[in-house]
Amino acid sequence: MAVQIRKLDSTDADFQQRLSSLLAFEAATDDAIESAVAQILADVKARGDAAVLEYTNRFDRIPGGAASMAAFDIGQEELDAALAALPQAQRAALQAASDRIRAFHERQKQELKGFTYTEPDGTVLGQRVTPLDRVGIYVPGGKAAYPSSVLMNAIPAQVAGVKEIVMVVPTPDGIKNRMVLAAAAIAGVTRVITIGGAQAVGALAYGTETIAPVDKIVGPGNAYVAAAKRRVFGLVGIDMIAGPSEILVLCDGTTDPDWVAMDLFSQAEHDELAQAILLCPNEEYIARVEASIHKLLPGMPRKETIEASLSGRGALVKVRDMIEACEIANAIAAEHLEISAENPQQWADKIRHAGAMFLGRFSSESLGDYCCGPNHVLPTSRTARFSSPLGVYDFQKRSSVIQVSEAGAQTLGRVAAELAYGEGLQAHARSAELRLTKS
Ligand code: HSO
Ligand code: ZN
Repeated sequence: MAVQIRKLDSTDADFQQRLSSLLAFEAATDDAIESAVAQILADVKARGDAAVLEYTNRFDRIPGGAASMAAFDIGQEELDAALAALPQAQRAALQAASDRIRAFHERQKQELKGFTYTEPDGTVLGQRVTPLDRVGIYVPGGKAAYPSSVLMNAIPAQVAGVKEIVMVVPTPDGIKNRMVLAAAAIAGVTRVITIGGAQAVGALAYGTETIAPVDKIVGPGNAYVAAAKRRVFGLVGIDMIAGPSEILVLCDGTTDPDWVAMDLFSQAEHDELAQAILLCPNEEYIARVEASIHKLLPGMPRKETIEASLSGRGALVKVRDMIEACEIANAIAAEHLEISAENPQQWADKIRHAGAMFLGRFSSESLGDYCCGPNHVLPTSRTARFSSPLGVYDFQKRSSVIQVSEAGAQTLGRVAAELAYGEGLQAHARSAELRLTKS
């Protein structure tokens, strides 16, 4: 087994083409999945709890088969017990991460206050920010059940002021993930239900006899969950459809190559389709990183996944200089961008598109994944060009507030009536004119 990581050089004539094909990623849409999900959603909508119960017993192979939905509700005592049962070091780490994530998101909330202002004629205009009432957080079961993601999804919702945070998490074969439950307890999730798949998304979106419908569904999931989220979007809000994880390391050649190799592994180990790329102006250094990759890979428990990811979608790219590296980084718009260089700030100033930036060689992405404080739910697949990390703002919405004074109605009424007549909308015009004082 040897990693065959591709090597690119920005001076090659076909570089742009090779870069585009490296970045190309289309989420597979599978007709079989789409039709199965459509059917499950329709069934949950029509039959509520009975459908959710049947699908959960069948797909998650619940031992003995649960008799009612009550079997899937995890009470507060069980959550607290899961937390208490964790080894002390793990509990402390979860708490430390939670505290830091909360502190960061509290800052974010400060920035998101509404405003009002009063015009000279007494008209008051403003924007009010209010939290969503109820949100659903989807947590995958199986190998991608990350307690850290429970914190990253639930804490911003709680900081935003969401009163009800309902978490759904499948328990294949009835097996519960203790650390996920402990994270739910720490993060202040208000209800945990052990259901998953499209049926859980349907239950959250439409509501059932025992589950009140939510306003927004967030959190990652498999292809079925992604398809279900797409379908219920509009009835409820959704966060995003996350693609495979990505890391882009921009290095000036002054960092220990083992560090860079391990940082590339840290995303590659998530998924065979994850993408890890190095941009560096120093050819000799790139060779040293490659040597580190070959040296370190055999010792990694997830070496098969890492190897598949690096061989399939990874790359070591020789660039002309760090300025060009920044330009290419903007084109890639990676989920995570590490600037592993002396004086990283000068390069960071040139970056416009990245989900999260990690500046300097001590800022490994793994620290951000768990406990720096900023969110680890980030835009993937180049969507950092137009979207942002998950945050408090995803659990709030804005309402405009308009209070027109009598004096204000005189000026605004004339403007509005003129435009309304232009649009052929008489009632609009008359409604504005009725408020004009007769003169
Ligand atoms: N890097 C992942 C998040 C994560 N890492 C969870 C470890 N656990 C998001 O791209
Ligand atoms: Zn990660």
